[in-house]
Amino acid sequence: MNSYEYVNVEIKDKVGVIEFNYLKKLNSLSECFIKDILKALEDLNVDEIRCIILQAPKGSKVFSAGHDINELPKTHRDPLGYQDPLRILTRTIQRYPKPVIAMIQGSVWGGAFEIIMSTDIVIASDKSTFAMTPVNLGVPYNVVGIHNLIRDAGLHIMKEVIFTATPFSAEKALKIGILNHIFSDDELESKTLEIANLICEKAPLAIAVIKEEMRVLCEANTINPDEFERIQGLRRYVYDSLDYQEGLAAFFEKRKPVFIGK
Ligand code: YXS
Repeated sequence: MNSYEYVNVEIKDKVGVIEFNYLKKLNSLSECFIKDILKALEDLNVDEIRCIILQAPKGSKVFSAGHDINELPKTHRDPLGYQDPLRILTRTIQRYPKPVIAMIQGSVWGGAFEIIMSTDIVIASDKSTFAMTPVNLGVPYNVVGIHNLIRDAGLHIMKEVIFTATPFSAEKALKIGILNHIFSDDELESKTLEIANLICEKAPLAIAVIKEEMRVLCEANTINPDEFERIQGLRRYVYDSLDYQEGLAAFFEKRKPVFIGK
């Protein structure tokens, strides 16, 4: 079953495996790649499938290089608007009526870190690394995205993760509550499938409603309209800034950015 260009889908009993097949762009989250993941999720949303595994190919050095920086707006436009493919994918995973497991091999960057934080269970190779990178580029990450990041690990921990934007180990990710398990590369696939198969034996309707209850409760945060508009105004100041343009330019020119706070 493979009517997709950028993912390979395999069904293992009641488990739907979506394997990334966009290595030419290091599985960066381009619109075309995300469209295929969304289509695969839609196609696998059938009664016979009880659990989903998102994974990169075995032995991948990069799980995903994050948002496709070529697709970030150059300036004067919200880089993470509601209809951005990355935003659509996180919402789809969180609302998906079956557990979605992220099985990680290789390095996880930026928007891909938020994607795995939006899945239900995160299982990683002991050699994988994680980095949340908006401050490398000067990107004013969006409110929902930040909310997705600060629910699992402690606030001080996530502030250091985001403000330093430096890759950290699977061991640290496990310790701070981002990962459910770490396994050796040899065991990763079999152990992840074991957990997925265990889920497949349980009552799917109860799982679906409890997952949705957890999402609704986790998102039950009040933020008054004035505060939200104030934050949006602050974000606009950032994506209109020279620093935002400098961050993108430095990436493409393969040099260290020089941020001036303007
Ligand atoms: O020089 P060419 O044309 O071959 O292109 C290079 C890279 O520019 C390109 N590339 C990307 N293109 C678009 N978006 C990306 N995220 C991206 N990452 C890489 O791929 C070609 C090969 O990259 P290269 O030579 O660096 O490969 P490598 O094996 O030496 O290193 C792999 C990485 C992933 C360690 C390295 O490419 C890297 O650090 N990439 C950037 C990772 C990152 O910072 N991602 C965040 C994207 S922005 C995002 O997710 C959010 C908006 S936010 O910033 O808010 O978190």
